[in-house]
Amino acid sequence: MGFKMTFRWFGPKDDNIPLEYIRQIPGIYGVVTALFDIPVGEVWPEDRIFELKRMVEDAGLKFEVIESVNVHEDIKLGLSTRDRYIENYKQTIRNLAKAGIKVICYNFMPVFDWLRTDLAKKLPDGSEVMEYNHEMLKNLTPDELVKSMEKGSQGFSLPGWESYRLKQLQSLFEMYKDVDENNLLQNLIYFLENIIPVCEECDVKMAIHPDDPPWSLFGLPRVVTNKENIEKFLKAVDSPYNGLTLCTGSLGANKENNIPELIRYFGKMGRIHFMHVRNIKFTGERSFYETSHLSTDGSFDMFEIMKAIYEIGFDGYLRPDHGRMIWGEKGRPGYGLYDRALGIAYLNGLWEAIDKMSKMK
Ligand code: CS2
Ligand code: MN
Repeated sequence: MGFKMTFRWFGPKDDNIPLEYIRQIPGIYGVVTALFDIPVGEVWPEDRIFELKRMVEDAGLKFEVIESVNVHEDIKLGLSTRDRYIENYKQTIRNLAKAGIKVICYNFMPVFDWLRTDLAKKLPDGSEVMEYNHEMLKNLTPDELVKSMEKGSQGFSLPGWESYRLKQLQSLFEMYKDVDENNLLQNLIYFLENIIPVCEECDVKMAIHPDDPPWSLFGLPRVVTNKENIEKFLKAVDSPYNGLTLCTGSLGANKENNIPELIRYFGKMGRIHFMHVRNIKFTGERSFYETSHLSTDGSFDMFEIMKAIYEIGFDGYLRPDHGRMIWGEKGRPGYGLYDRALGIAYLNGLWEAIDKMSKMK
């Protein structure tokens, strides 16, 4: 196995899936997790990190990837207060390095993390999936969107949707009024210029997650959207430690993004440290719902995606991404055990076939 198969876990208090179950998924290497209760911008305490590490390792799983250390809005906005938060971020990187963390996933999306208009769309087979309907979203106000995300969350906290932050919605929107795409890009580069030397020192790789969906919403700028934009900030801070989480479902929501090509392109640059692999089914130009990982269930060719990952000699971390809710499971939308475990089995199958076929030649 070239890559390391991982599974996202939301911690002991906030995940209904026990580590013991995750451990039984064939081919599993480790979990990717985080300290979800530390307010964004604050330093992650060493003892808390080590406590989490112990828990994961006691279950026989590796603790090498964090998703996410979120970035304070002041950094994205480029406010003068950002330096204080950048210092805190650096200290968090140092603390995580001490605990053996190798990759930090993060994102640079203003205000909202990923967005969906329905968190439990029923498919004909009875499974539930998350849907993004662009026409519907255009008719929602940001407040209405937050309400509908909260309603659909089944009582679970959703990653990137911390309620304390969303209470300040109005003032956040006000502050982003003067921030355009170029400002946001410059603010990202400033952040990277400051933290990447620390990453080089402690051997921790940064892996930015693409915007989901990869276009501007509610007039907010977005920059991690396509090859051209991604290349700009990778080149601006030209270090292997400044890398990507290549999320197929996020980037691929824009039909112009050719995922296997992007994997080959950034993979050959040595900049992909983490892969999120999932499938979506288009229902319109900019509308889609999430499906099982299987190629024939969605719009992506998962064989081609895995082949590209294979061809770049990928030895980083990979995980299935959002899955369906099936078999009566109650859980956090997108993050049930069953369908993500099926996703892993399928991706492992594709990989074994690709590997053996390529050695037969
Ligand atoms: C999402 C995000 O697609 C995904 O993986 O669930 O919440 C993602 O974890 C963050 O954007 C990464 O910072
Ligand atoms: Mn993802």
